[in-house]
Amino acid sequence: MIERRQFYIDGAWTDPVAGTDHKVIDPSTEEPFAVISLGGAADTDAAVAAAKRALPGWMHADPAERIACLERLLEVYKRRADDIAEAMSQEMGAPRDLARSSQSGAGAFHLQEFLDAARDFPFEAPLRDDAPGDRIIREAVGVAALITPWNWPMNQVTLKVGAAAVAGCTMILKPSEESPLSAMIFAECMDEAGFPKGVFNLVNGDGPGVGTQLSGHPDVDMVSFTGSSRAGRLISKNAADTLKRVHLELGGKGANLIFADADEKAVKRGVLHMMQNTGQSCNAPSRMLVESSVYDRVVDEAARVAEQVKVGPASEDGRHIGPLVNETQWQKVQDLIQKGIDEGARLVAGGPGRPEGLNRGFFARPTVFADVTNDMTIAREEIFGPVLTIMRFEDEAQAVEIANDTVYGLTNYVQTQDGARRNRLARQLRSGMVEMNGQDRSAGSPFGGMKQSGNGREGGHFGIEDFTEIKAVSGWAAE
Ligand code: TXE
Repeated sequence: MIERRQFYIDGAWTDPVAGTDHKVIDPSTEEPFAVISLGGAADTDAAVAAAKRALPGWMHADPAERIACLERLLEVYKRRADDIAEAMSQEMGAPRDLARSSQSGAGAFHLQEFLDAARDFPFEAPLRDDAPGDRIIREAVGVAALITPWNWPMNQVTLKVGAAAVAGCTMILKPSEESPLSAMIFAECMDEAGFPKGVFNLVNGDGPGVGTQLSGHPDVDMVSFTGSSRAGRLISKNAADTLKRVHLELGGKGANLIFADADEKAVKRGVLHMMQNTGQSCNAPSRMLVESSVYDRVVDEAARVAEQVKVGPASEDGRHIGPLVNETQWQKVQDLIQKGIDEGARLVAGGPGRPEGLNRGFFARPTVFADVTNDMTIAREEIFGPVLTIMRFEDEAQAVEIANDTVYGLTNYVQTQDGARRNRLARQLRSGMVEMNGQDRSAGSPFGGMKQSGNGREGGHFGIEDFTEIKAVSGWAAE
């Protein structure tokens, strides 16, 4: 049993003041394998006080100094990437291959993105060439609380820590209580990289405890949160009394529009993207909308691809999907699969229960429903499991209508060879991101959503900007 009860506060690993033990469970085995502490108000206060003390020095430091710290962090992070991957794999169930590639790889990718963006970020610039006395200073928002989930742990930790650090914010990270160990290794990386004490602090805790204390804390200037819409609402309400800035990256219900002229790999790509990370991604293409003339063929192919997706423990090598993160999520997915059947969707692959031979561990079957209508529960709620819903559309206008008929607006996907149609759809789909023909977004492209998927953007230049305030100065003297 791993025992890691300390928090990282003011540049040192510190015993909790008001900690209670929390067991971290391996979702592949359902066995506890580590004990951490969930902090209380005294721990939160100590971390916030450290961040507040460190703020003036860090926010007014030469940006080059902050960038140098981030460069060292990236070096250390790359060296510790396997340890981080191993921890993630055990705590949240990502198979080793995925943990080593996309999961821990995302961390290095984002840190590099911030380094690239930081070098020409306009920390200070004249308003216009003809108004040299007007200067725009982008300075740190202040003390930032970073509350992260368990599904892509290092992706989210680095997106927030990297942006906050470059902008000049000091911070308190509260990782998910489901995935605290990778975050603690990350804290070791921050320590080794030599950030000044108090700039970065880590306190473990749950939502009702440290999460609530941070979002309501008078000395916290900003909360950046990724997680459920439920917690996002609570955080917004709790932050309202102190009117702090709230940045939210919440759920999604992405549509993937498959037109008759889609490329031949589009369906397979869509199904595998849905199943990646066992469907636990906010940007999963969970509603496949298919043009009527190719509907039957696409349904057959989607079912065939899903049936071939292997499921197994995270510790196994090779390409497969792992378990869901915990029993609550497993039960949620089971309930929604049952709801799909009860509401009349046609099950064409998978279904309720565990895959054959996997009687222990939170494993679910890769599942595909056809003949789904957009009013069914499985088309409206974020399932967060390996479940694809397929719907039919007659023409482009109807496809847009169905795609936009959701409270979410994170990512939509389009598959067609018709360039003019792609560009029309990119404009009409109401989401923070539109990804077409399987083309990945490039480094620096902002990540975030519209509507109830949240607000704010993460990654690269846009991510740094979100951790800054704009200060307008007049009467600036020439230097
Ligand atoms: O998330 P929670 P849960 C969605 C997905 C999933 C559902 C529930 O649909 O099935 O949410 O997952 C902290 N104040 N996403 O319940 O609770 C918590 O400690 C402050 C989508 O596991 O939101 C953890 O650090 N913080 C999502 C973090 O919120 C609070 C990723 C996430 O946990 C809090 C995860 C509170 N009141 C789930 N309550 C995405 N956008 O990718 C909880 N937390």
